[in-house]
Formats: sequence, structure tokens, C-alpha cells
Amino acid sequence: MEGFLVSKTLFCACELGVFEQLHESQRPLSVSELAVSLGCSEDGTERLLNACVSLELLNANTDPHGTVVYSNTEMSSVFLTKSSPTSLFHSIEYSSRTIYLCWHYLNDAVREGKNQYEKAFGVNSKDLFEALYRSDEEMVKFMHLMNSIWNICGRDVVTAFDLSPFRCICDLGGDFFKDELPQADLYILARILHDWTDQRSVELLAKIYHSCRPGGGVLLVESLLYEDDSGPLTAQLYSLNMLVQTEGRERKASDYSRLLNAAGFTHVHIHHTGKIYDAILARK
Ligand code: ASE
Repeated sequence: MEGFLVSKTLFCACELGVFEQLHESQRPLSVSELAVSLGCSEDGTERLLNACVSLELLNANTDPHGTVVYSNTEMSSVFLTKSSPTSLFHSIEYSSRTIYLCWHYLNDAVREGKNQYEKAFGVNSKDLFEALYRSDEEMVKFMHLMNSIWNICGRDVVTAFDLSPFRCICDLGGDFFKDELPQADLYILARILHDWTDQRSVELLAKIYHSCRPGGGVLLVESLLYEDDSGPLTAQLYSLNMLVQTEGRERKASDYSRLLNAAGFTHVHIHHTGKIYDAILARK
């Protein structure tokens, strides 16, 4: 019921720079020191910091003068500071600035069965990526989002299969429905098909099949639903997010097999990582 209060507390602390300030100061800071450096009220800062302590995002200790001082927990240092190699800062920022606003219209998305850019941002959503990239700033934020998750999930998906037979690898991005595709042995489609309908997905896969060298393949990286629709919860929630934000959905392994086969690919292998993103390899 109140999960969003927790999310907003995290968003707020990240965006105001609480974890960054504590990281840079290299010593624990008091409420008044943090309030000054963040340019925030002392009262608001104190409430925010104390909620973060209970969420185990911050440590609170009393210094020799009897002043309460705050420092990052191990988890905050690892995931919430911008400079950490495993930083999720950009994913959190995108959740706060974009996803949270779209989810305000989840009821409408479920009723209408379509994304909610028009209501949330006043942009026409006829061309999905014109809506996603509605300003240069928004495009950069989306790119950061797309990159930042691989800080924690990248290793599992690129080591799911032996990719050493593939000499030339194309990580698909750009305007791939319009542009000519480069020739490659392996095409990686990471969180691409979940943006699109079955029909558009098969269209794209067939175009890839055409450019793919014989013996080559395609590696899909997506958050897979179980075959009986019972979970995982993260994939189910992401599928709702695809409803409010895109033209696609999260799918089961059997759905991806069907789309791959329809485009000509065979030998579909599924690898469940047990984390957010799974891997599917198919061959031409
Ligand atoms: C897309 C991926 C995402 C398009 C829009 C998106 C993500 C968020 N918005 O290809 C990343 C996955 N996270 C969620 C909450 O779905």
C-alpha cells in the first residue's frame, strides 16, 4: 500500500545528493552540515535522513560531542553513489523522473491498453521513440538508464552462453526499423523486443535474419515470465511498465521461441539467470 513512500524517499535522497555528499566528505556529517551543503531545510533534512537510517540506506552514530552524524551504509556506497562502478544512480533517476510520472496513469493504461505519454508529458506517442526521446535531455537520461543496469546484470547475460564462435558482434541500437543493418555473426538485442508488438518484433527479427551470416545468431536479453504466468514479480511489474511506457510487453521463453522461429531462426536456447535479465540464443 505504501511502497511508493519508500521509493520516493530513496528517489529524493539520491536526487538531492545525500549519498554523494557523504561519499565526498569522507567523514560522517551532521544534519546541519548536510542541510547546508544540500541547500535544504534542517527540519526536512533531518526527517529524510532518519527515514534513510530506518531503510538501512544510512548509518547514524553519536560523535564525542553528542551530535548525531550520518554516513553511507555499504549498500549505499556500492549502489547509490554516482561514481561507483556498480552505481544504479541513473536507473533511480529515470524511475523518479519518468517512470513514476507514467505510473500515475496506470489505471488509464490498463483500461486503454496503451502507453500514457500524452497524459504524462503531453507528447504524441504515435512514434514510440519520438515520445521516449522527446528532448535531448530525456534521450540522454534514457541512454543512461539503458546502460546502468548492466553494471549489475551484464556479466550474467554475456556469460550465459559461449559466444566465442561469433567473431563479429553487433549490439543493436539506433533506428533499426529504418536503417540498413551491418553484417555480423551475432546480433545482441538487449531489452529491445519488449518495446514492441509481436508483429513488429518478427519484422525486426526477419530483417536481422536477412543480414546475419549463415551459422550466426541472435542473443535476446529480456526479463522472462514463467510459462504458467505465476511470476517472477519483477517481470510482471516490468510488463505493466511496458504497458504504460511502450508498445510491448514482457514475454515467456515460449513466446520468444515462437517469434524467433517465425523469423527463420532455429536452435533456440533459453538461459534463466535467476536475476532480472535472462538470455536467449538462437541460430540462423
Ligand atoms: C525500455 C526499457 C525500460 C523502455 C522503457 C523502459 C526500462 C524502464 N523504462 O526498453 C527498464 C526496465 N525497468 C522497468 C521498470 O520496466
